[in-house]
Amino acid sequence: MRTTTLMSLLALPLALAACDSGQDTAEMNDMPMAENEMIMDGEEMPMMDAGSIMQTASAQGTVTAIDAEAGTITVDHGPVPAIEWPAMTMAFEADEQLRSEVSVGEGIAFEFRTGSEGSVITSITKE
Ligand SMILES: [Cu+2]
Repeated sequence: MRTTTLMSLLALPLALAACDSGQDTAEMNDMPMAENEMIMDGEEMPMMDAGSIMQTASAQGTVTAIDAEAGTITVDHGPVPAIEWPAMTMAFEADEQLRSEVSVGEGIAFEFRTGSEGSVITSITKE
């Protein structure tokens, strides 16, 4: 019985967090500056860790620099409507494996996550 109760207590905040994050994503489509509110909301939900407030998105762009020392790939990327990003050139963190797969001047499609810790490429597809 004790196990069942504990599971219920653990599952509830997770369900709420999933529900709320969906709402936040919808709101952000209307309100580009809503990201700070989303982070503050996280303080009311102790079950959420830093990863929970990161968003995942995909984009296309051209590699403009690869920095092994900083561990980054700089991409001149197109707009990312899902997270209200305009086109821009910016550095993404990328592990050694991903950095080895690309070269400067190459067109790529990539998936990344972005949040308070910065933006990290998680996968790359050559165009
Ligand atoms: Cu950008």
